Formats: sequence, structure tokens, C-alpha cells
Amino acid sequence: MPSTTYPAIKHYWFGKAYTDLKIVIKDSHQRNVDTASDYWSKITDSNWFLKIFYGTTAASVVVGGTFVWLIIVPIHASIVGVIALAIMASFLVLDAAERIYLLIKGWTTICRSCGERIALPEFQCPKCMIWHSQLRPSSYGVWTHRCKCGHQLSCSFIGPRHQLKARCPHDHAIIDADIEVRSTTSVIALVGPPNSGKTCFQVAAFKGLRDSLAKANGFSFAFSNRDSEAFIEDELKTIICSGSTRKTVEYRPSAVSAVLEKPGHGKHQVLLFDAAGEVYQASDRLHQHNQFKHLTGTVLLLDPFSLNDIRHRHMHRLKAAGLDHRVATTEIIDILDRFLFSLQRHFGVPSDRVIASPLAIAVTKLDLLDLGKELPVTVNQDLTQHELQASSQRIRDKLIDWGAMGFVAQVERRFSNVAYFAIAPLKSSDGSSRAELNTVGVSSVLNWILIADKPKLF
Ligand SMILES: Nc1nc2c(ncn2[C@@H]2O[C@H](COP(=O)(O)OP(=O)(O)OP(=O)(O)O)[C@@H](O)[C@H]2O)c(=O)[nH]1
Ligand SMILES: [Mg+2]
Ligand SMILES: [Zn+2]
Ligand SMILES: [Zn+2]
Repeated sequence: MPSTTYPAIKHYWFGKAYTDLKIVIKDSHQRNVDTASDYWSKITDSNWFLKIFYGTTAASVVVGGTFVWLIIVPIHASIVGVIALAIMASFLVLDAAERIYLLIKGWTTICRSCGERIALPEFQCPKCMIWHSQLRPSSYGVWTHRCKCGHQLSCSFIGPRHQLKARCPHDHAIIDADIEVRSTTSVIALVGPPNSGKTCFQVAAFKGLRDSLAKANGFSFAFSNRDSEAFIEDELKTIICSGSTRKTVEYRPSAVSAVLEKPGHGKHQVLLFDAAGEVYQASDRLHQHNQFKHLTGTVLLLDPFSLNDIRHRHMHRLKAAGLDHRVATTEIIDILDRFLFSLQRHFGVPSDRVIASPLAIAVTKLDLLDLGKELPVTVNQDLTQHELQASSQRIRDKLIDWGAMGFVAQVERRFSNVAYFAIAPLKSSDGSSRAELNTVGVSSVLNWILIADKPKLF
């Protein structure tokens, strides 16, 4: 609960009403004493008749006054108590209603910067700029809280609270409450070693979502914030200019996020977390990646050129084409094992637990050296359940052919909802600086992973 330095003023019936009650009690008692002493002081200079009169009057003021005082004070206190109780009941009901409403709607807020779940953001008073950490129905107010500067702030989901400037209580990253607090959320992690194609997947995923997937399902598309939009626009320009994405250097970059909206359906946010692949090369680098506690899906990027079999067969051609620096070198089984170990070590996922959240294995870069002839890429973003199963089985079998038996076995041992995809988001088979993004396969991954967690979304 807020400390004594909390920047709002307590509701009258929880704060000032008690001070007023104390003053009334003290004041009426003092009046009794003053009136009785007044009569008593007159006794000395009076005859015996007046002495008896003033004496009994003083005594009756003390007795009668105290008697009335004893009746009035509890009545006053109970009126204050009953009103306070009624107000307390209304704020508890409103607060509970808000929580139930959030549960029914399935709205969750995950900070795109620190990955933590936000139960209640901090909101800023637009007048004095001070932050309020408990802007919810409480003893500070049922519908509004009054900031110490005098400004009234809406404190419930019914009012315009979401229009206030908001921030994450964990790391103070600014959030857009209108979008982030009032939407369902998909939290998807892109996992894979350096150079495995995560960033390329991310750029193609947002392009595909914006240009086709959202529209095909009747949703409008918008980036949730300027940073996400700028990042994707910059990467798209880089791909056009240089034929490649840029290396991700940050170990804990913010998620790139977009919001899908449809009348009668509300808002749905998609957060993709893409860190530098180096974080998956050691088991101690994921400890502050709080998003792993709230994942609704994982995409594991599998660069086939990191598999020993393909590597040995094609390395000389890759080198000849100057493409050897564009492929991953860490074995995918090592990445998976370290990832699972990190989940166990940092997020308490037991080593024998079967993970239920969907895992997409995206075998990527299939445009390179015509690898697509061995494993054709997915060309339809809306696969039927039957088509998906057949294609997933075919890709799984091809991975086993390519010597990834241990990897497939580990995936199937630890994950209960797995699908395999064959993609080539970036088409630049000659290694030149010309490249084009192919979003179809990536969109099929996104389509599956979004509805695997929220079947009613599309
Ligand atoms: N030809 C081709 N190249 C790709 C494809 N996907 C990624 N690449 C290239 O592979 C290299 C690595 O891709 P990124 O997406 O940056 O890899 P990453 O996993 O984000 O790597 P880090 O940022 O180091 O973790 C880049 O040179 C990309 O251009 C693809 O589908 N086809
Ligand atoms: Mg990257
Ligand atoms: Zn945060
Ligand atoms: Zn203020």
C-alpha cells in the first residue's frame, strides 16, 4: 500500500473525518468542563441558596453533559464508521470488478523493456508530473484520487485513467496505457545462436503481419510505439541497401511490438523479443530476460548450415560464394540444451517438465545454395490443420535425414505443442547486396503460433 509520502490525499471519510471527530469530542468535552467551572466559580461569592443552586447546576452540567457527550460521541463515530464502511465496500467492489473484468477480457500487460508483467502501471499527474503508483479504487478515492497538487485523477478502468502518461513500475519504461493495458498480448521469443536468422525473421514477421496477415483476418495493424516502427523501417532499408540485416548487439533489447484491432474483438498486442544470439551461447545470460516467465510462444530459428551434415556438404560452396560468414556455427542441440537449462536455472522450470506453450521450429535460409530443392519452403500462410501436420512431419523427417535426430528427440521430450516450418525470409541466393523479403513462410509460423495460444484470435 502507499506510504505516508504517497502523493494523493486520503478520501475525506478515511482521513479528515477522523480528525474532525477528534476535534468535536475534545471541543464538546471542553465546553462541558468550561460551563461547569463557570458555575462553580460563582459559589464563593454567593449566599447559601445560590451556593446550592450553582453547586447542583455545575454537578448536573458535569453529569448531564458527560451523559449527553457519551451518547452523542458514539453516534457521531458510528455515522463516520458506517459512511466509511459503505465507501470501503464500494471501492472494494469496484476494485474487484476491475480485476474480474481484466480476467474475463484476458487483458495482460507485459513490459516490452524489462519483460515483467505489470499488474498496475504508475500514472503521472499531468499538472505536477508526480507519479502515482496506486491509482486504483481505494481509501484515496473510489472514482478519482486527488493529487497533492489538487488535480483529480481518474483511478479506475471505467474512467479515462488509461489516457494518463504511464510507466512500468519495475524499470520505469514509458508505456502506452491505452494500448498496453487494454489488450490481450502474445509474448513470443526468437531463440537461436548468432547468425541464425532471428532478426530477419522478426522483420519479415512484422512486414507480413502488416501487409497481409492482419488484413486477411479483418484486423487493422499499427506499431505499438514509435521505436518499434523506426526499428523495422530501418532494418527494411538496410536489407534493401545491403542485402542483409544488421547484427543484433544488445543482450536485452526491448521487444518490437504491434497492435492488431478489429471492431467487436478489441486489441491484441504482439511482442517479439529478439536478443543477440550470444545470450543463448551461455547458460547465465538469460537471468534478467523476464519475458521467459510469460511466454505465449517460442520460435526456434534453425539455420540448416549449422547442422554438421549440411555444413560438410556445402561449406566449400558457401565459402566460394562469400556466404560462410552469414550462417550460424553453433550446433542447434547445444542451443536448445542451454536454453532449457537457463529456463530451469533462472525461471524455475523443472528439468522434467513438459513445456506446453507452443514451440515453432523454423528451418530457415532455404533459398541458399538451392537447399529449397531438398526441403521446399512453405508457400501458404493459412495452412489447414491437416496440411500443417503433413508439412510439419515432412520437415521433421528431413531434419532427421540431415542428422538432427538428437535435437528432434529432445524437442519432443520437452515440448508438447511443436510444429516445424520451412522458410526463407530473405531471398539473396547469390550473396549479392540485392535482397528481397519473402514473408509467406514467416507468416505461416506467426499464424500458427498466435492461434496455438489464442485459438479465437484469427
Ligand atoms: N539468404 C538468406 N540469408 C539470410 C536469411 N535469413 C537471414 N539471413 C542472413 O543471415 C545472416 C544472419 O541473419 P540475422 O537475422 O541477422 O541473424 P540473427 O540470428 O539475428 O543474428 P544475431 O543478431 O547475431 O543474433 C544475415 O547476413 C542475414 O542476411 C534467409 O532466409 N536467406
Ligand atoms: Mg539479430
Ligand atoms: Zn519494465
Ligand atoms: Zn499533481
